[in-house]
Amino acid sequence: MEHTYQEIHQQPQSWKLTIDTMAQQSERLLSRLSLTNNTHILFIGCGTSYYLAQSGARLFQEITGHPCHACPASEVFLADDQVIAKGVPTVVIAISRSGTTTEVLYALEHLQKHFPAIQTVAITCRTDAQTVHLTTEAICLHHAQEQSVVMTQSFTNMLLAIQYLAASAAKRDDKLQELDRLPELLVSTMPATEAFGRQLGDTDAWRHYIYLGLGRYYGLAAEATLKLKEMTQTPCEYYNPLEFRHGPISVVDENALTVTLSGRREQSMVSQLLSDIQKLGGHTALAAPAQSDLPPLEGHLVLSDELSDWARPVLYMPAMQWIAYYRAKRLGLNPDQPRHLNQVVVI
Ligand code: F1P
Repeated sequence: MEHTYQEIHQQPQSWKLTIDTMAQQSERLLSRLSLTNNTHILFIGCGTSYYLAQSGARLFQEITGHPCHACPASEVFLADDQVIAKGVPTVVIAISRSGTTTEVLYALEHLQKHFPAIQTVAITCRTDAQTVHLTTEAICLHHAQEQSVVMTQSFTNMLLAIQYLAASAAKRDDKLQELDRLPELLVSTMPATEAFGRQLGDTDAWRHYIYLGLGRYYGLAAEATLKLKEMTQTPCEYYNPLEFRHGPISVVDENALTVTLSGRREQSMVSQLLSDIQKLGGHTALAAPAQSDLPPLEGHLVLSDELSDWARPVLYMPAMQWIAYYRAKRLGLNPDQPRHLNQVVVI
């Protein structure tokens, strides 16, 4: 079996290790960060790690109340006046599986030189990450490192670590307890998750994929798109579901599949949108907690109702990773070796 297959499959076990790691480290790390109510938190990364930064920022702000933002690492050294608020206490969280991506290193060097008061935290999966030497704090999830070029378990594990840190900072034991349940929930939903991914990926029924996600799920939709693009080069794009009507909907036809990642709050509006897409001849699939008012779907993954929308995000991602994996297999491609891509971009 390919590394990608195994790495998607082993997420329940790796999530458990991340939860154990964070349970040991988060309080100490937080005690060393001087977070005050008005501390801004900027999440940075490249590629998958940037999309992770986007969702991580939303999840962190939602539960802690800190103003949180995300930007590509390159903007820290090429547009610092646009992403760092002057005179405001700021913590930068630098996400990088390898810890050696050039833009992330340049960003951290730039911060050290021009913003020495800013505290920085590296989140990485490699023990030899260079980011660790350029930050004031570090979280290393070495058990989530991959052999494959594409990031699968490293994405969900680093996102889970950010959620754990956020729930610890907010002193929300109820949220920590929800996170603790994720490994067991993924074990029980993995067969349905894989079947959903296979149904949507291993087919010639459509050849254009559109991922929709709102708020904290927007970064997840972006990452789902990147997985499919990297592994298969299939035309694909992502939007906020309610933005989709404002122009992009004109691409819908019988070759297009929309895959929506929905939480509870937006459920009824998503259901209307799916009906509208179907009226235009488009195919629709949904990953969401159970709901009743849905039109017939090409794929429907029912995710746990027992978790809050805040705690559920990582549960969507294995399904999105399976879509890309099974489409790569369908097209006769090696999911471990995407075209024109290495594990790390070094400029
Ligand atoms: C980020 C990244 C990946 C991409 C490819 C190259 O790496 O851009 O998103 O899939 O593997 O590297 P990192 O900074 O998280 O190591």
